[in-house]
Amino acid sequence: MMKFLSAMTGLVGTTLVSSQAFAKELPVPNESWERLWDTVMLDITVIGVIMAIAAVWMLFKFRATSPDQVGTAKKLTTVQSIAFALIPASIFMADDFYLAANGWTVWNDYRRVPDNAMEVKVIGYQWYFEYEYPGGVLVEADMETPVMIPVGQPVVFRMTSEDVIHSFGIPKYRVKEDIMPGRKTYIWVNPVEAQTDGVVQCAEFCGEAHSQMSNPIHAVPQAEYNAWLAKMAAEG
Ligand SMILES: [Cu+2]
Repeated sequence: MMKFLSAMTGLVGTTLVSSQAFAKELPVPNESWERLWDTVMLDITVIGVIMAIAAVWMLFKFRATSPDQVGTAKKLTTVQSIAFALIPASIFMADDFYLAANGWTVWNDYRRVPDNAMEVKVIGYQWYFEYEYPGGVLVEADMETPVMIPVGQPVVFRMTSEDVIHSFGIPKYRVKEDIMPGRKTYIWVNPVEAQTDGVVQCAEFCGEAHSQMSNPIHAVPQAEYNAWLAKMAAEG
């Protein structure tokens, strides 16, 4: 039991140390969410397979061998009874706390905007998003008009709504946050790679054209971003 406890303490300790080391470099929340998801999937698969094997083994081992056979329960000592309840519960709880600790780390990263983040204001309207880029450049996006963000530059979206509740979701970056009239909310992304298949989608039913309240979001090299922003400024 002591060995088990010290192993569990070590596990939690390792998690804390690695999350501290992690905090030194700029987090990439979408990658962390994916890792967390993979870990949850792995854990529940391992637990599920162990439980299934145990269930099948017990079904076979304790099956009735004649139609009128009556089973008898094995008498357990107090220590055996307590161990039978506590050991599996401890293992499950240790895994739950391990996953929760990882989840909190990702959540903290997701909520803590890096100091060097570029700010883009977002205003939700029925049924489109308007973006205000640095320098006051306004971009009215629609399903055919992508907005750009530069690769390697964290971007924070500061958001509000002029009419009803919307939600700003970018599945590519695993982020989503409500946009509400009279309130300011935020999310941030860390586009470490160029991509042209990202989409912003309103994720809160906001009226008739809610499903079309969407626009592409591309992460492009800095030079391409600068050229796009200059073009938007000239058009605006
Ligand atoms: Cu909406």
